[in-house]
Amino acid sequence: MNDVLERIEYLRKQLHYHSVRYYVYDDPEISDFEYDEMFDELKKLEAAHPEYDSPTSPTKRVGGAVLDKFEKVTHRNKMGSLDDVFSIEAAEDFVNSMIKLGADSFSVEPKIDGLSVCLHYENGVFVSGATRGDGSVGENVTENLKTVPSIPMCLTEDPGLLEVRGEVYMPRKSFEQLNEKREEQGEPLFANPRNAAAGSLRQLDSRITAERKLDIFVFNVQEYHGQAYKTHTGSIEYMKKLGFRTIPYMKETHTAKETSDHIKYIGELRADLPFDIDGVVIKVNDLALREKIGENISTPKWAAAYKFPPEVKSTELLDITVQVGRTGVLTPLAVLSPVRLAGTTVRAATLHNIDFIRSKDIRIGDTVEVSKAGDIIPEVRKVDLSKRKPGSVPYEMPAFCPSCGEPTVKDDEAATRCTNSACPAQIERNLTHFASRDAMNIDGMGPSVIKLLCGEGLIKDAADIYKLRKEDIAALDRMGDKSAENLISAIANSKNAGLDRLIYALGIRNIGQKAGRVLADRFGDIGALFEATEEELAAIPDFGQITAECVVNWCSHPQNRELVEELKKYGVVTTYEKQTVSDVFAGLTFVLTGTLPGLTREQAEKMITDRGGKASSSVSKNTSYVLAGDKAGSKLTKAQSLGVPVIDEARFLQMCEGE
Ligand code: 0OX
Repeated sequence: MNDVLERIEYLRKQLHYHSVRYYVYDDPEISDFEYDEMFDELKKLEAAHPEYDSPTSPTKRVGGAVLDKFEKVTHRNKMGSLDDVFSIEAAEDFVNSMIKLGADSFSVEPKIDGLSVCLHYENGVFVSGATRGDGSVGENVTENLKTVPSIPMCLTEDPGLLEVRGEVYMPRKSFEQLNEKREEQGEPLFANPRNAAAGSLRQLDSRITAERKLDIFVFNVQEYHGQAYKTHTGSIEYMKKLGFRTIPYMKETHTAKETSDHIKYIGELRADLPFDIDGVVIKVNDLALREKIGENISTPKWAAAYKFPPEVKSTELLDITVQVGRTGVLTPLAVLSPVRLAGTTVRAATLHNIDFIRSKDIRIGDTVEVSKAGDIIPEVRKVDLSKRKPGSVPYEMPAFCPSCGEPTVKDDEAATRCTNSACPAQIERNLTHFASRDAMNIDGMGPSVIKLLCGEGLIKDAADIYKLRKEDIAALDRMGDKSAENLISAIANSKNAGLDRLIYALGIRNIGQKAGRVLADRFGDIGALFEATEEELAAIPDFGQITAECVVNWCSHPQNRELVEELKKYGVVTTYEKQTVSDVFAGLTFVLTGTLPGLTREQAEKMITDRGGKASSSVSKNTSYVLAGDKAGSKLTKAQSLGVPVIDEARFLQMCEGE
């Protein structure tokens, strides 16, 4: 072997070894600087000697492959799900029932809240990996998995053909940093670390996945032909030796009491862990006994998942602030003493409106109980009256708008509104909506940039966005030449967003994305929409009188007509080119339930309507399909009782392709 090849192989081995020390054992032997130096040297040598390329080189972790779509893969070994138990007693009953079948030891481990994947190794080298999908068919996400630093490319020894299963997750800290960045760039936020992990692993461009700081815990050996262990805990020890990052806080227990004690212990750790867990998994430890106990259709009989009840925390309500929305509605917000809740630090919760505040008698200074609705949106559940401070007074909504100082009014639907249509807060919110991703999609024009531009008097309405010059933007705080250039090009690109997005972006009351598409499709030109009558609009399916009135009312304002004329003048496209996606879903009605691994509800609905289908919110015998994701609720049960076919995201994507 020549010197260069020898050096390349030495560096690859060293980097593999030190990456396992760092990511698996949390016990680095060298500094980041030394690691980076070796990495740099390897990169340079590989660039100068492409003949020594290797798919498992540590330099391949930065991503690169960009795919058109993910290939479907049928799993060699089914990836079952778990039967849930909802109380500690039920968990103990499960253990006792297994003891009756001969079990004498159990593995009790946290249930990581991420997404399940399988990884294949041949000759000690990572060859492929896939998402769980529906348990039988998943998606090949090998290129993206290669970018996850804790997934070993090479094992410390060759165990023969090996398939392991684990949970890819996003650490809480990475999730918070990612959302901060997305907020800054005006992109929609991920609701929780699980959705962020799923969205990141299902990126067609692996370079994006590489930036997302994903991690893995391996929790099961799916296939192994050697003799190294006889129990599950033994298999996990062996996986650790091979270089995998394995499930932490795993304990071997022997009785129901020992098991429930460890469940409680994991429950106490939950709030302070750097990753989300949503329960505890109990597994029979003896692998031969597992075989005897067997499986149900899609769940093993030898395992159960204890699900944590929703977390409730007590905290102080420091203040009530008021946000002015784009239609002038004032929304009261509880400012909370920061508290960790179901995976994130909660600092605020919406109080909806004055009726909500009165019904719970919420006052500044109160100690309140907070939880997360659907484990996502923080809400104030109730006030702890025993801790109410003397002298506290009932809350009143401000009589004057906190943004412009004009009087507010309360309408008959509990909403308090600012009466000034030129209110700066409303204008900022409208402009933020105009530029947002689902509207004109102006990348980099998030709420803070809009605030700066409004503050400097550079924009007062949407048309002003198209008058901006690079030098105006570059002069703003924290904006360099490069960001200004990017923003100018994003603004220019947005001119071709299309009439459907433009109608939505204009912020007409009751007109969401779906209605924007319907109007664009029906009228084809903004001029025709301005001429539409109330009767014509009310006759559109799913529109009705109120929506029709909102459109006609908006179109009747001369300043709105002028705004559209201005936008046209700056080259914003105001006509509609019908999309050419086939009508594969014509005549079909879909109902969505639960959280999909890779699509937001809006994306899935758009894919349905783009293909001529209808997205409905309730299941009936006329529903063609129920598209069910994680934590699907009563709609799923209803579909099953009515015999309506239930599909998962993987199947839905196939159907979108006409398969
Ligand atoms: C988890 C997790 C999920 C696999 C084989 C049978 C049950 N999310 O942390 N599943 C399993 O086990 C499955 N264990 C886990 N720890």
